[in-house]
This record gives sequence, C-alpha cells and structure tokens, in this order.
Amino acid sequence: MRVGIIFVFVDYHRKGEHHRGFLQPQIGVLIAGLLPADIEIEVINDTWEDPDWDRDYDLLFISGMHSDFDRARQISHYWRRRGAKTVYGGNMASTYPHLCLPFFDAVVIGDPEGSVPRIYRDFCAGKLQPLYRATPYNPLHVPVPRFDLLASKQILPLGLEATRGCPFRCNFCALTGIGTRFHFRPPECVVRDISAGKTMLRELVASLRLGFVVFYDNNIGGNPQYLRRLCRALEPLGIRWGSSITFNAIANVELVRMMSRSGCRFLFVGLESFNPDTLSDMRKHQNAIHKTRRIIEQCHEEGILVASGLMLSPQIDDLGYLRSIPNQLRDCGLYVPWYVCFETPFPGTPHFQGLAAQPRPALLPNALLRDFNTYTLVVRPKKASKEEFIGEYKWLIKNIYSRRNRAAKLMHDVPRLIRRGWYFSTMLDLIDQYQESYRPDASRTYIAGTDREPPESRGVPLSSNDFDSEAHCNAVMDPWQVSDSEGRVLPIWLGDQRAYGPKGRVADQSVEPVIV
Ligand code: B12
Ligand code: SF4
Repeated sequence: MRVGIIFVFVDYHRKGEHHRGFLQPQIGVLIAGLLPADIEIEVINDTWEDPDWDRDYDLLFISGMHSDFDRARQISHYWRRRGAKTVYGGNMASTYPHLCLPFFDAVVIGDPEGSVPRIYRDFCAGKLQPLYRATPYNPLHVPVPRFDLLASKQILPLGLEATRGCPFRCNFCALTGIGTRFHFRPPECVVRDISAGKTMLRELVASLRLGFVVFYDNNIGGNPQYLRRLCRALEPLGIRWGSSITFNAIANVELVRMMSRSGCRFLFVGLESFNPDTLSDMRKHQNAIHKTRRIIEQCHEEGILVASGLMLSPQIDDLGYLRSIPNQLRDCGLYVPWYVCFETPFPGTPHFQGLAAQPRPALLPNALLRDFNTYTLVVRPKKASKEEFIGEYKWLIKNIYSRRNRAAKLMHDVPRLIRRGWYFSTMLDLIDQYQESYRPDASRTYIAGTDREPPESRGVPLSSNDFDSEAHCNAVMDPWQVSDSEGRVLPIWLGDQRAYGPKGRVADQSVEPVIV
C-alpha cells in the first residue's frame, strides 16, 4: 500500500518556479501522522519540487489553495487514470465541496483529525465515501506530525500548530470564509511534539536546524492567557521560535517580554494597510496604525524581528496613497514588507460575497480562479483606471524592494539589535534581506483575465489518451472562470458553504455534486 500526500502549488509570480523559502505547507506531515506508521507514505510539497510523475499511489491526498485548483484537478485526474483513489481537502474543498466532488473520489470538509483515519479504514475496506465531514475539534486527537517525511525538504523541519483558526473576522480572510473559530492545544501536547520531533529528526538533519521551531498558526496570540501558558511551557526547552500574531497581542509589553524569554525571535503580523478607511473596510479593527512604530521597536528591544505584509485595496485606495507607502514604511521602521499584494476576494469570503452583491460588476472581466492569488488584480479599481493602478503598483514594488531600501532597513535594525546583544535576530534579518529582490515582470499584465498563463497550467503530463471525450478533457484542463465578460460573479460561485458555525461547530448542510 502506497499513500501519497500532495500540496499543490502554482507559482503566484507566474515564473513556474518552486518556493523554497522557510515556510512550507505542513498539511502533509499532519495527515501522515494520522495514518498507520507501518505503511509507505510520501509527502510532496509541490512548493518545493514537482511530483514524480512515474510514481504509483493507491491512495492520494491532495491539498492546495483556491488559486491552485486547476492544477489540483489535473493532478487528481492524472493519478485516477493510473489507478489511484484521490481525496481532496482544504479551504476550497470546505467551502465549495459540491463543485469539487466530480473531480476526486472523495472530498473532505474541514479538519483532518477525525476524517483521515476514517477515510483510510473505508479505503482499505473498499468503501470510500464521496464526502467526509470533520468531527468537532479535539486537541488530543492532533498527532505528532511525521516530521521525518519532509526532513530534507524543509529549511526548518520542526513546524507545527499550537492553535488553529483565529478569533477575528477580517472580511477578506480565507478563515472567515470557512467560519470563524479558534482552538488551542494544551501546551504539554505542543512540548511533546517538539521533543518527539527532535528525536525523530536527530539522525536526519543537522542539530542546528532543530533549534528553531516554526508555529504555523494564523494567530498564536488569539488568546493572550493561552499564549502566556504556552510561553511558560516553552521556556525550559531552550528553543527559538517564530509565528504569526496580531498587533493587539504584541501591543502588550509584558506579553512581548514573556515571548522573548521563551525563545520567540520572529513574528509575522498582518499590517495590511496604512489607510484607516481600508482597514475599517477590511474589518481589521485590531490594527492601530499610530502604534505601529512603537510596537515594532518594543519587539526589537526584546530581540523579536517583525515582518509584515501589505495589501492594496482597489476599491478604497487611491494613487496618492500608493505613492505614500514607502515613506510610511520607513516612518514605522518596517521598510521592507514580506509582500505587497492586492486585497483579493477569495471565493466564499465575506469580501467576495460583498463584491458579488454590488449592483455594478465589481470584478474585472473574465477573471479566472488562478488569478485569485493576490498578485493579479481581480477587483475593478474605483479611483483610477486598472492600468494606472498597476502602473503605480509596479513603481511601488520597484521602490520598496530596491537594494537601497533593504540596506536602509538593515542600517535601521542591525545597530539596535546588536547593541542589545540580539545576534540571532540580527542573523535572521540579514538572511531575510539577502533574498532576491522582487521586481515587476514586463511580460505580465497583472490584470485578471489577461495575465500570462502560469507555466504549471500545462505541467501535468496528461495526454489525449487520458480523456474519454473533448468535453471531459475541457472539464479537467480548462481554467475555471469566476467572473463573466462584464465582471459579474458567475452564479456557481454564490453557492458556497461555511464549514464551521458558531464556536467551531461543524456545519451539517447537504452537498450535491454540481458539474461546472
Ligand atoms: C505556509 C503558508 C504559506 C506558504 C505555503 C502555502 C501553504 N498554504 O502552505 C507560502 C509561503 C507559499 C504561502 C503563500 C501565500 N499565502 Co499562505 N500561509 C501559510 C500558512 C502560514 C501555513 C499553512 C499551513 O501549513 N498550515 C497548517 C496546516 C496543517 O493547515 P492548513 O494548510 O491550513 O489546512 C487545514 C485545513 O484546510 C485542512 N486541510 C487542508 N488540506 C487538506 C487536505 C485534506 C485531504 C484534509 C483531510 C484536510 C485538509 O486541514 C488543516 C487543519 O484544519 C497559512 C496560515 C495557517 N496557519 O494555515 C497561510 C495561508 C494559507 N496563506 C494565505 C495567504 C493569503 C497567502 C498569500 C496569498 C500571501 C501573499 N500575499 O503572498 C500567498 C499566496 C498563496 C496563494 N497561492 O494563493 C492565507 C489563505 C489564502 C487562501 N487562498 O486560502 C492563509 C490561511 C493565511 C491567512 N490567515 O490569511 N503561504
Ligand atoms: S487576524 Fe489574520 S488570520 Fe485572523 S481573521 Fe484577520 S486576516 Fe485572518
């Protein structure tokens, strides 16, 4: 019995490159931890490398983001034709299970802990069901991830979750789309996983790489009391760690100090915007722009580097605001964000539903699902033409990711960190700024419906022999469309479901397959 677990990935910069950065999807090792230890399991992060098309699988689990769904369908078809059963899960599966059903042998709504062992049992008994629904979250059912399966394909191989979900409800966030919930694991379980991971990886990776743990949480500070308990449990381990968090949590000096003492050296915070109107439209009320500089300095004092991302709102931001961003980044001490992208209505989110309900077409014409990756403009700008908006975006990223700006960031951060003896954080900062600059790509339009096709669109080696008819081939191969030729959302996208109801209750709606 051979099981494969693939996280599908399409390079959102449309160069067909793999993403070999620090952050790699962790779903593969989590699913593997839910399967029997004595079966053959392969985890493939398409982010890191292409799947080996010559491999055979009996059972193939597939995950991925909305914008990668075309490739997910093709990968599923490729291995179904070669005898495997495929199972699809993740955000797209959880919000649009009815659209996914025709392309996989089984579709999973929500968390894997309850469903994966059931799927495996049913598969072995020859009784795989088309649809599986998560069982209520139980932190004790979260297994030790099979870190060993990705050891050589991850810069920092100890990656796990302490919490799941997020208590906030930002309008654009994929988590709000599947239903707001926030769960946390007993700190003893987190410590157990770190210790087990170190043992599992001792022979496989250099010990230096085991000293830094990445918490793949959306918001590790979602419950400050819990975070304090977690910090107390982590302190004796002598590890260094990083995660994502929200601004309101790191505005608390005492909490920042505790995190630093427990080994925290890196945090990602969703800054999103300097425009108060945009933040309010995003319902990102936990951000307080005027405190940003003080909060970042406070973290630096405690040896914690802060990275952030920015989103441009085509509906609210004007060109003057875009021009002001480099100065605002400098003033708050961030200089170089991890990314600058477009606020994007992922299908199924409140932002998407709000735009779909606007009387005039709010999306750009013929937007494809693959355009919804935040690096292609899919929403019609309100205060400029789409060409002007893109022109200003290109100017912005050229300016922000220039060598000069990176050097200015280091000149700002490094003396402050070194003066206080934070050498490890200094090293992280240097590594982060050393990475290749992101530059505008002259061969792209950055505009939905017209942008260059990602090379991965034709990367799965399917041939005409793999299809029974032209219609069959088109259903698998053609990119899925989200808006019509005027920019109106196509009706199929209005029938989304929320996987989770209040307090993380698993919703129980009926699901009938719909053929697109
Ligand atoms: C690592 C990471 C990345 C990596 C790798 C991609 C990935 N998804 O792993 C990189 C760096 C490439 C990346 C890029 C981006 N990311 Co990212 N990323 C993450 C991060 C921090 C961790 C993902 C992870 O491993 N989680 C832990 C695993 C165990 O859980 P999970 O993947 O969320 O899956 C859960 C369920 O969906 C389910 N599940 C998933 N798959 C399957 C499959 C089966 C079979 C089953 C049964 C269950 C199941 O099980 C899990 C537990 O419930 C998440 C935040 C987070 N905590 O999840 C954001 C997150 C996934 N990213 C997000 C965003 C916005 C982005 C960017 C757009 C950011 C940017 N502007 O650059 C880009 C572009 C992505 C794109 N193509 O659209 C959003 C979601 C976007 C979306 N389209 O759904 C998230 C949720 C952050 C957030 N809160 O906004 N990201
Ligand atoms: S704070 Fe971050 S993870 Fe939480 S809902 Fe908002 S965007 Fe999503």
